[in-house]
Amino acid sequence: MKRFNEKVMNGDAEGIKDLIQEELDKGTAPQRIINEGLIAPMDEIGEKWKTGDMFMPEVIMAAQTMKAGLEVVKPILGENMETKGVILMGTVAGDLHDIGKNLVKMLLESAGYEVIDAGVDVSTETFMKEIEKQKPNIVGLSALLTTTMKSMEETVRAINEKYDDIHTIIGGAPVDQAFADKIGAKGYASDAGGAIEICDKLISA
Ligand code: B1M
Repeated sequence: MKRFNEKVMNGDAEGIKDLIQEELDKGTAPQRIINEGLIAPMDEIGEKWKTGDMFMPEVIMAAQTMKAGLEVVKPILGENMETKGVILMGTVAGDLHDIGKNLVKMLLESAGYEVIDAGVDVSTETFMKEIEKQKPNIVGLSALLTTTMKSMEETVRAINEKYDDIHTIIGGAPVDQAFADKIGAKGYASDAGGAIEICDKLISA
């Protein structure tokens, strides 16, 4: 997967699409392509950014390259599955990071859920309006910044106050199970696989 790393690092969106197609043609599992070819380089980019070895425009280009790659893998992950439940998902107010959310969304869809994407920088008010409109079984909230954990808390508390029958799940780098417990979220997942597990558990409870 070294070639993936170079393509993501260099922001080569066309190159990554070709490389993914090549791997798919060879029979490489889509999940492996996502984990080793797309997520792993983003982790490295995060480190390089932190140490000043990469700058914002390069990070944005790498993120766009990863997104372009995800679009190629998406249709292969599974269609025509029966819907297990409806999940409303969004990145909380003040936060624009959406790569992780999109990945979780995609894998939840491939696991049989209908996922409605509320986008990024989603205020509590917008979440509440979307809940009224979409009537989801689960609301998934993503946050990547320590500063936006507060928005996540506000939204989860507002949902819990109004609804007994809607489960909230949270995820994203700065949050953990202890934070989920503190704010009253019904579930926490550290990655997309964990999100599927927790949704399956909540839906069948
Ligand atoms: Co930002 N950024 N960023 N950034 N960025 C981080 C998060 C940071 C850790 C970088 C660093 O300093 N090392 C840091 C946060 C520090 C902190 O608060 N603790 C940071 C910062 C500071 C910022 C800005 C404030 C920088 C600035 O402007 N000064 C700014 C904020 C903008 C805003 O949101 N208001 C900013 C901007 C950006 C870009 C626009 C350049 C770009 C985002 C592009 C986009 O998303 N469309 C960006 C990126 C790409 C990153 C890093 C490098 C990569 C994030 C990513 O996509 N990871 C990131 C460093 C890092 O994480 N290594 C960083 C890959 C993705 C697959 O992982 O999102 O963690 P992740 O998702 C995972 C899990 O967390 C989990 O599953 C996913 C799949 O495994 N998960 C869930 C996520 N959501 C879930 C929901 C669930 C369940 C699981 O259920 C609902």
